Amino acid sequence: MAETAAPLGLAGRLRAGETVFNLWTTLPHPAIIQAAARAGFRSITCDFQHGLYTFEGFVNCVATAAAFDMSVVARVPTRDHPLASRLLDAGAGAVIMPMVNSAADARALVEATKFPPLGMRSWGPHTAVTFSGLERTAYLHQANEFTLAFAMIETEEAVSHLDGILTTPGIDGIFIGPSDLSVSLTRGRHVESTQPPLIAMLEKVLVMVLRHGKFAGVFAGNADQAREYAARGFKLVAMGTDLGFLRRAAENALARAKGEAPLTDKQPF
Ligand code: 3PY
Ligand code: MG
Repeated sequence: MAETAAPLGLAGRLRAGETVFNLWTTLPHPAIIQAAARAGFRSITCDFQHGLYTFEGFVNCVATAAAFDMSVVARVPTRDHPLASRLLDAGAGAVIMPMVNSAADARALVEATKFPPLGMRSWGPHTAVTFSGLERTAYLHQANEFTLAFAMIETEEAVSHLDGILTTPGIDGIFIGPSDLSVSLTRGRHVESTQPPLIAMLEKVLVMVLRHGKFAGVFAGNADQAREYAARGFKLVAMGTDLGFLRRAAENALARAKGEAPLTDKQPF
């Protein structure tokens, strides 16, 4: 495979066995990406589902990520397959699709994100071709390898259909959303990522993902969780959000300035 520019580099890094820590961003501004780079992150997620991302904001952030050697993941709104294709065209190296609950949902994700014969991604990767450094035909032949499709597992239903999701050709990995999974497991009573039943379910999903030889990703709510997930074998470990980091740092600074006890790292970002 040709050497691609950094925004498209996630696949190569995961295939090399690297554990990729990823900063989950909601604020589409290059200054956020620069700050993440200075903090040492070499991978970001741009969240179109719950963040404030716009297409133009994304394009600017991808250009900044390229300058700082960072790989770029895009999380799209549930079932927004046209946007998934468009963000790949604009230089995302991976797409995370929320609420993939069945093999049919997984198949729809592949159709939007992979070129034939795997899927039905339409031709038009204008920016991505530039990042890839490839000629058009070479991009067509190789893109399915270096643009990754992650199915989000965040409901009990998804876990019960995990085998079908994992065996859908073209699905490269699973990304667990612990918050929604905990909401699903508790029938809407809690959003809490440290409950023992949830931890047991994460472990079960991880074992299945690794058995199928796919990439395992997860969202971590604090730094200790991120370390634990990485130690368990998750390879794409997202932390966030950018807004949460800002808020916690501001709260801690204010508490300290007032002579009050700072919040601990166990607090969610
Ligand atoms: C979840 O935990 O549900 C997520 O979607 C992570 O952002
Ligand atoms: Mg979620």
